[in-house]
Amino acid sequence: MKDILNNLGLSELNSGAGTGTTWLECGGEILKSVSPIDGRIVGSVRQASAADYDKVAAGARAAFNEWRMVPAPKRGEIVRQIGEKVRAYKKELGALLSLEVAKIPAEAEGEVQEMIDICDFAVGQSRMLYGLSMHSERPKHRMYEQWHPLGPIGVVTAFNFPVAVWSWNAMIALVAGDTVIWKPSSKAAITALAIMMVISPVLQENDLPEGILNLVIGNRDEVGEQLISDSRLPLISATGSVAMGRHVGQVVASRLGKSLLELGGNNAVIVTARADLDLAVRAILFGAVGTAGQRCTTIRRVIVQKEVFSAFTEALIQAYRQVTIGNPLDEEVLMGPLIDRQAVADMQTALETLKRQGGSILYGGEVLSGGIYDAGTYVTPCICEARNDYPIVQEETFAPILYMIPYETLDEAIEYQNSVPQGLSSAIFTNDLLESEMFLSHMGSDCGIANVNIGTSGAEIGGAFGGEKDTGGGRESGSDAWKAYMRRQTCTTNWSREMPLAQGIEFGIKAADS
Ligand code: UN1
Repeated sequence: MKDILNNLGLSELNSGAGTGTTWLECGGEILKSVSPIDGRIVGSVRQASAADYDKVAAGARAAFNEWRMVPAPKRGEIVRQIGEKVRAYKKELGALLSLEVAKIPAEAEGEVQEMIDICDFAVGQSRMLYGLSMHSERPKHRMYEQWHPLGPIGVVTAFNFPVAVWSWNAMIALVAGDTVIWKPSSKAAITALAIMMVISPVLQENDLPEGILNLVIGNRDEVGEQLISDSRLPLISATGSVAMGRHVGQVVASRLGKSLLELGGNNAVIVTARADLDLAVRAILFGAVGTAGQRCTTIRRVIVQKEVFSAFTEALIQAYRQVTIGNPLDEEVLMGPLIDRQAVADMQTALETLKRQGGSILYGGEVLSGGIYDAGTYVTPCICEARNDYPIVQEETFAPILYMIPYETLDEAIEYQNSVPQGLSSAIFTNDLLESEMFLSHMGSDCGIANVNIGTSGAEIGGAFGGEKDTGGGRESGSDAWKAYMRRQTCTTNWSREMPLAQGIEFGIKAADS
């Protein structure tokens, strides 16, 4: 563990507030990050106090004035160099993600790859911050819109995707000309520090002003509240639970700031009788068990047509039986522990609630013990039979629980799929074009992501990522998500010697006859 930390430039006790190039002497309490694998301490952080946050925010504001003057393609060049650094440290960062949030190496490195990919994407985007031009209704007038940098941006991230989700925001914000203050989950604090260490040389070597990319690790009630209520930050992008997002949204709205929210999912896969069932089993295994069910895109519900329900459920149980659970660093392991004991307790509570509400456990759901399992964070992934309208099925439990729900008609399946408060990701498995087109149509899935013959998780960075309803409505990452990080300005230039008004309005004094 020491070697990994050393290679990434970390010490045993680290400062919790940095400006990208320098670290502050922080005044907050010490945070110890504990590995879910075996309860060992990964590293410690002296957290930022309210005063430390204030210093960082003032710096980010000042740096914005300089950074916005760097031409966008030159900002892209900095992001290109950041991407190169992350490429060079992919294995080390992946190893740290495995230790701190317990991802298996394939998934941990996959997450780092998302950062590399978004860097590449952002480099290209830096030359494509396009505005529209339109034809004015007035003669000899030119009309167009342009996009300007917005300001310092606050980015709040969850434990499960510390690198990817921050970078979707931060790398796009950087090319947009914004500076960034990042508040990561305290459960992924060491990974956040490591990323900053890896990219810090780029900021130094290019002689950039201090305060372009900032990190603040601090207590949610103090520093978190300060960040979301800080009117110096025109945009807060936050990823996490619906409850958290509701609070952030309200606080930011009360100061008329903008918020970009990516909150809980309750993602379903519809499996029709015309699906390739083997394909569906493979996809659902990754989508439901991958990251131990702790992705916002994790498959939580499988809605299966009645005639194939039993056979399909049996096939899925067979696949679950083969999942090796243990230390994510062991090669044959497919599923590591949950993030902490609280997550295990929440999973157990959800299963008890399900049984009370009429559902049943078909496979798994046990808390494991003995050897490494004594960390109290290991469970077997669980398959349950349920109805869509059980209150517990309406909730997102951040654990590997999969609800199997039978259906008769596709209308009914889509109705189930949409009848939850959340609207992040969805999928259908079918080889019938009429079924898949109906699912993708406006009478189909109501989610921000809708897939055919692939699962709900593992989205590529090139698309806009986010969802509707309680998922918060925000879009991050690819497509035109960059627009959220810039302000739009509509410009009209009169290059005539007349002063015509729009809408044909005549106003004021007639020009004197000459
Ligand atoms: C998240 O869980 O917050 O689509 C992000 C996926 C990943 C990102 C998940 N690319 O599963």
